[in-house]
Amino acid sequence: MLNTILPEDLSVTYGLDSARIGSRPMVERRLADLRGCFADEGAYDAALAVANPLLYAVTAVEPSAGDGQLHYGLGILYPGKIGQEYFLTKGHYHSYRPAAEIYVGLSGSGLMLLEDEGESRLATLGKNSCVYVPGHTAHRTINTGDVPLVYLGIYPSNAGHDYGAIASRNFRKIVVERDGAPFLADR
Ligand code: PAN
Ligand code: ZN
Repeated sequence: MLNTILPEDLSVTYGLDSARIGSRPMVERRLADLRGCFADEGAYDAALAVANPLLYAVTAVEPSAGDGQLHYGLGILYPGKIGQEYFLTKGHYHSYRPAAEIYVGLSGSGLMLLEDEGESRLATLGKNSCVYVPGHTAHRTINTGDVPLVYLGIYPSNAGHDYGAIASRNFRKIVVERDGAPFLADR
């Protein structure tokens, strides 16, 4: 097994400023890619009319796809708001629903919104904090600070990403700034 792993996948060096790993491709999500995610559609359209900023980028490291193997993504989510709602990731379920994930916060400060069929919960993610995302749970990352939120997400290699279920039902809750602090509100 070990001899099937490329040297560049065995150990990587990353920068906290850009979350780049060498010249590896990053999946980039701009404001235009997040249509339908933010609750305040008027604020979304107004912001997009002015600019289409990069909201987040992820570099995936996928050394091996065999049973029991792990993949991880290094993500950077920039600070900002649409209306009162903080910048966020699209969010997803794993295609293989039982697949859990561990998020390790590297820098910045934020939250993860976790939802299953019955419950919505917030968990702190940032420098010095980790989040355990159980299987069968939709998860979205939210930057509530004023610097980039950088994190690793580590997941089983067979997890897969299902964006469709969340795109059709959306998260039931939103995280907005209220009286200068994050507040979990109904959509
Ligand atoms: C993460 C996410 C990353 C970007 O690596 O993929 O935070 O969020 P979206 O995939 O929702 O756009 C992860 O949870 N991987 O499973
Ligand atoms: Zn995930």
